[in-house]
Order: sequence, then C-alpha cells, then structure tokens
Amino acid sequence: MTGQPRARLASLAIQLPDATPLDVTILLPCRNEAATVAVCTTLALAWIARRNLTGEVLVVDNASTDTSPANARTAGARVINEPRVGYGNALRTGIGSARGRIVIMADADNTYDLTDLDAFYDPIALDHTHDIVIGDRFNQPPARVAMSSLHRAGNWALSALTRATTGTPVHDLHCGLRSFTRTTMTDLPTWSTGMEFATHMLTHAHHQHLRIAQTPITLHAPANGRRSNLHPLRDGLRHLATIAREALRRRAARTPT
Ligand SMILES: Nc1nc2c(ncn2[C@@H]2O[C@H](COP(=O)(O)OP(=O)(O)O)[C@@H](O)[C@H]2O)c(=O)[nH]1
Ligand SMILES: [Mg+2]
Repeated sequence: MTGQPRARLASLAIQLPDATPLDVTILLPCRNEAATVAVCTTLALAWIARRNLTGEVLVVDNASTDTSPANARTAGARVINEPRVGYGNALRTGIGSARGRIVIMADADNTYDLTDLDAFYDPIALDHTHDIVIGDRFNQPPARVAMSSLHRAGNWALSALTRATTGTPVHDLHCGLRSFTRTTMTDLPTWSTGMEFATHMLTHAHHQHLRIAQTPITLHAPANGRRSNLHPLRDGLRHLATIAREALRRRAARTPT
C-alpha cells in the first residue's frame, strides 16, 4: 500500500465514531419529560446491551422548559434540538440524524415498555419478514388500556376511517411505539409537522408497499399529574385532514391517466 491511500484511510478512521452505522437507534421525541426521559433512556440502553447490538438512544428535544435535555444526556442519550415545535418535526429530524439501520421510536413518558423491544427489531433486522412494526394497544381488555375513553374512541374511529379510505391495514394508528428501516422513511414528505405524523407515516408506508407487522403491547399509565401533549380537537382535525389527503392521493394513483 502506498503512503497516499494510507493517509486517506487514517483520516477516514478519525471520522469513524460519528459516521459508523449502528444496528439500532431508539428515538425519543421529548417535550418537557424531565420526570421520565432518563428512565426511558436507561431502559432502552439496557435492552441494546442485552441484545449485544450497537446502538444509541437519540432524544429530540423541542424547546423543553424543564431539565429534559440534561437528564437525557446524563442517562447516556445523544440529545439533539429541533427548534420547530411539533411531534412530526421532532421525529423527522430524529430520523434524519439517526445512525441506526433500524429505528425504534417511542414516547419519552415511560408509558411504553422499553425493557423488551425484540418484537420491534427481529422481524425487520433478523427475520426480514417486515419493513415496519407498529404496536397495538387495543389487543387486550379496554380496562387494561391506560387511556381516556375520549382518546380511545377517537383513536378507534380515526383508525377505522384510515383503513377504509386508504387501505392501510393498521388497528392502532396512533400508537407511538413503532420501528422501521431508517431508509424507508427518509423520503417521507415534510407537511405532517404535528401529531398527524403518526397517521402520515403509516399511510406512506402502505403506499410504498412496505410490509407492516402489528404486535400487541401494553400501555402503562403516565406519571401522576402528567398531561398528554395531544389536543383532541386540534389533533383530531389534523389527522382527519391527513386521512383525506392520503385517500385522495390513493385515488389519484389508481386512476388511469
Ligand atoms: N420534540 C417534541 N416532542 C413532543 C412534542 N409533542 C409531544 N412530544 C413528545 O412526543 C411523545 C408523545 O406525546 P404524548 O404527550 O405522550 O402523547 P400521547 O401519548 O398521545 O398522550 C412524548 O414523548 C412527548 O414528549 C413536540 O412538540 N416536540
Ligand atoms: Mg405518550
């Protein structure tokens, strides 16, 4: 080997720590979750270690006014900031920055079980049977689902409407625990900036003929006094607008020109 290529290799090696792809990124959008973001980070890192994977926990903070970013960093997360508020903005930025080949996204409120994420990793990374896995919180008696009747009814109705109008075969369309191959979401159009991102990601996946798996999960109650960032009326309307937009897109794609 001549001196020249060796020098080039050496400079590549210096950049390696940031550029090396990892097996998995656990992506946590976070807005004022100081009480729980550290425990979520710790549990997710423990799962990565137990599975012997290379991975990271990536927290995308959106103008939190509490100590969320510092708590997450102390627990071992990589923390980035997205100045534009919104669940969709945060997740899109996180997907763009993720180093993992597989991305598993969850809430930073410790309502999803991060101790065992096998069902969100294996079908995509090991079995190669699916491209995206979505949790199903309704695969158990309603009394065990830690969700208000209003949220449950809204979720059920919007999920049913999405299935009927866009063909997306998902029971629990708003579940925040999901996984996918990172590259399948990098071309997701950017208009879904808020909670409607949850619907958009899945209609997009269906449109792209991605193989979607659903797996039953348990939703735990949030910490005492925590209020959801979900605004039923505003976010319900945004989901409805997304469904209409995606249904029209499906119709246009089917109509011969
Ligand atoms: N970065 C960021 N995260 C958000 C925003 N809104 C909600 N989140 C986070 O997204 C996740 C889902 O929000 P959450 O309030 O739990 O919604 P719910 O599960 O439907 O009640 C949580 O981890 C929030 O901290 C936002 O505007 N920006
Ligand atoms: Mg939540």
